[in-house]
Amino acid sequence: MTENHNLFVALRQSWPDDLDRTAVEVVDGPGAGLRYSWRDLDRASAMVANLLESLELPARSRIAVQAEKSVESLILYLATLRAGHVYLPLNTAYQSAEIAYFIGDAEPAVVVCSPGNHGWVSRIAFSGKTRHVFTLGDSRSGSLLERAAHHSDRHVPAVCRADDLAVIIYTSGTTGRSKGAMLSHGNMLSNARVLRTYWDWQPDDVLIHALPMFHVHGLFVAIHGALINGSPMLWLNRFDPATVVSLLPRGTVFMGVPTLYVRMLEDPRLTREQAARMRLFISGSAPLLIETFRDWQQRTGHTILERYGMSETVMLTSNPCLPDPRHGGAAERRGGTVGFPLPGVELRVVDDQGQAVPTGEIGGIQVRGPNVFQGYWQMPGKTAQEFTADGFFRTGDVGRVDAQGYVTIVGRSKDLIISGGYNVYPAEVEGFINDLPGVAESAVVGVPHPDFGEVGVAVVIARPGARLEPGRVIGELRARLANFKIPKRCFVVSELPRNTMGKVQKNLLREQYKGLFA
Ligand code: MCA
Ligand code: AMP
Repeated sequence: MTENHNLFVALRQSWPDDLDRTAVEVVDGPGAGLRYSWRDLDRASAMVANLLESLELPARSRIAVQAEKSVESLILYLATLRAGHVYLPLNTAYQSAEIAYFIGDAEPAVVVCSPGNHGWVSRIAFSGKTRHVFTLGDSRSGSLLERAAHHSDRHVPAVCRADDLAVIIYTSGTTGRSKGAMLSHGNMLSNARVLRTYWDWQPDDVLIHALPMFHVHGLFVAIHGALINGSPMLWLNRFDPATVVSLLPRGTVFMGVPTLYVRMLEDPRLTREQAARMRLFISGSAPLLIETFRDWQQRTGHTILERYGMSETVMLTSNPCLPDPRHGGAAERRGGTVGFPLPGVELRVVDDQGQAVPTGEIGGIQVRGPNVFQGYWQMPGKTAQEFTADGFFRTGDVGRVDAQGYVTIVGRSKDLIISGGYNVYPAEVEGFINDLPGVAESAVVGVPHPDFGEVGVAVVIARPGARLEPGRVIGELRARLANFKIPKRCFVVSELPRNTMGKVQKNLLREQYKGLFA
């Protein structure tokens, strides 16, 4: 019999024998107080998988989902895996132009959206190749669940190969065009298994889940982590620092982007006593400032474990949770570093010619391993460009590896702003600004911000004779772009600094505006 590499099967195998135990307890929002057992997750995902199968879609159809976080959206994710289709999560902040691009590019057979967005989302979807649009609200409402209710709660998971596609995650492009990173069942399963061991998941672990579900961190690191260990989750639909702090005595593992840690530190109830039962705090998606790392240690007695990953690769490196025998038993979680390459991940630092640099020197980070994605959706040329001849993926991150093996990220060769853990590509925002009437040219740069780590600032030149109001520029963008991509400030200037080749010197702009939010 062929082995089934369906990720759902592997996750399901780790669930407790007693399926009536709680798998998810909702602590906020419309479902606050609800508990879902493992059996509930199993049966409900079977019903939704049966609904998907009843639609008789081609194998590996894309199921695009822009819905508020809820346990039902988790169930939809599991159902998509079960049915062998490809899950395509979309940030709820995306506006119609962004959604139109993703739907046009990925050609999903099914689109699931919030009930309130049904009108405009279905117009976009049905103008393309989509055959079905369902709604899913955050209070167990919507046509998806109504339709699924008519289906059996038993379902045999589709047989998948390890390299069959399981998800497409869009990452914005440096050229402005978003690319769909294709991750297979095998990519995600290998990573989930490695993290389960490397982070020493325990039988009695309880995950506090407060991240959004449409990106790698909340979905593939946090949720897979709990599901592959059969660990219950305390579930927040929205991050709220006070709620998380109040939950600490009931949890053992928490994962967040640095902004979440910064905001929790502002809560005076965050103390050693409050965090005494916690086993592990994990940070990633953006650089964790050393001040935050130290403040957290001082306030809670816990050392945050920082790790590093990408949508294209899932997790790549991690500080140790236990002593790491590959590095002389090193157990120190070192602030400012992202730790060691995870077992199975090869990581090298190279110069501009692609030659490995000596230990401790800075260069481009390249990686290879079972976690590295299958390529960009329908972009074979772009995919080929991002891989070296010997199969390493060019991350676009710049860093170094010290003699003990700790990896430090020192910058990025890609023009990218990471704001509150979300990626913002200046080229994309500039494209939208440049299309506004009266704009001749623009540059968007990232500057330090105490809450979001980094935020975008737009510097704009008006066309001759045009009068541009910074507030209007921002206002116009709001209707077109996800809110986290909107520059926090806009300046209208007469010229941009350029080098002799005529290229805008963004480093000078970053320098000029670096104190804006200090
Ligand atoms: C919200 N706002 C932001 C951001 N979030 N501005 C810049 N950057 C942000 N990240 C703005 C909104 O535009 C709005 O502005 C105002 O803040 C309030 O919006 P609201 O939605 O209420 O904000 P919030 O609920 O306080 O959200 C902040 C947040 C959220 C909780 C930090 O951004 C968040 O959940 N971030 C986590 C992102 C994440 O999961 N990243 C993982 C990616 P206005 O009022 O002006 O409209 S996965 C990844 O990177 C890799 C693979 C990895 O390694 O993990
Ligand atoms: P994404 O494309 O959303 O998956 O974001 C991936 C990028 O986030 C990486 O290429 C890094 O630039 C950045 N990143 C993730 N984790 C960290 C970290 N711990 N420190 C610094 N940058 C990080």
